[in-house]
Amino acid sequence: MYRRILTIQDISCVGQCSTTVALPILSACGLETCILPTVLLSTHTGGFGKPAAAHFDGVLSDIWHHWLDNGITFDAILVGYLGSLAAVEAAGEIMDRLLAPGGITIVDPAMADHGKLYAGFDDAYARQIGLLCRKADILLPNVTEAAILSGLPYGQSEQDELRLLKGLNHRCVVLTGADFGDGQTGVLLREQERIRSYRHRRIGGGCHGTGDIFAAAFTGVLLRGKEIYDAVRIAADFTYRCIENTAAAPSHWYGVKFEPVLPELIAMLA
Ligand code: PXL
Repeated sequence: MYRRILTIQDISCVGQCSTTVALPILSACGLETCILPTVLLSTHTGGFGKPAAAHFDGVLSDIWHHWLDNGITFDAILVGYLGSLAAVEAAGEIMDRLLAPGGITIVDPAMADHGKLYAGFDDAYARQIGLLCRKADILLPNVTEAAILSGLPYGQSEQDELRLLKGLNHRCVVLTGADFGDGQTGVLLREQERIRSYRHRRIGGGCHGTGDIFAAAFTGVLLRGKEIYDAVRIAADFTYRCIENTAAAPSHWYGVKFEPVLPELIAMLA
C-alpha cells in the first residue's frame, strides 16, 4: 500500500541526526516522506559547542495551513527534536488536523539523554513535550525522557526501567536504550499491560544519534505493515548493525554511519 508520512524535527546540517537520517531511512522503506523542519542548526547540540540556528517558528503555522487548504493529509506523523515552544504547538496542531483517517502518530520526545535535558531546554519545554506526548499513538522515549515524563527518578537497572515504563501514563511505549545488565542493551515495549523486550549485546560506550535512527526505522517498518514487535526487532537489528559499522571509527563520534547499512534494512523488510 502506498503511504505518505510527515516527519517534524530539526535539520542539523552536520551530525547525522533528526531529518537528515529520517528522510533517507523512510525513503529506503519505500515511503513518500514529507518534512517539516522546525529549526536549521549548523550541527546538533551534542558536542560541537553552540550551533548557529535559524528557527522557523514564524512560518510553521502558514506551512500547515497551506497543507490544510490543499486537503493534504498524512498516513503517519513522526515527531522528533523540535527545539522551540512554537514548534511543539505546531506539531500538536498538525497531529490534530492533518492526520489521515486511520493514520498513526509516533512521538519521540527528543529532549534529553544521559540523565539530563539537552542544551537549551528547560522545565517549561519538557512540560509542553509531555502534553504533546498525550496525543501520540506510540511514544518512543529513551530512559532519561521516560524519567522526565513520568516524574520518577532516573535509574538504569532493568528494575528501574520497568518502573519507568509502567509509570508512563500512556497505552503504547517503546523505551529505547534500556540497560539489561550483563553487557546487554535493547528496547522494552509496553502495550497496555503487556511488556516485551528485545535485547542485543552492547557495543562500545554508546553513539550519538542512535535514537533517531531507531525511530525512523521503527516508523518505516511499521508503516510497511509489520506488527509492532517486528518493527521493534527490525529497527533494533538495523540500529545495532549501524553501530557496529561505526564502532571502528572513533573520529566519527558525532553520529552513526548508517548509509552503507540501508540495503540490509531493505532486505529485512522483504
Ligand atoms: O539525536 C537527537 C537530536 C536531534 N537534534 C538535535 C540534537 C539532538 C541531540 O543532541 O541536538 C539538534
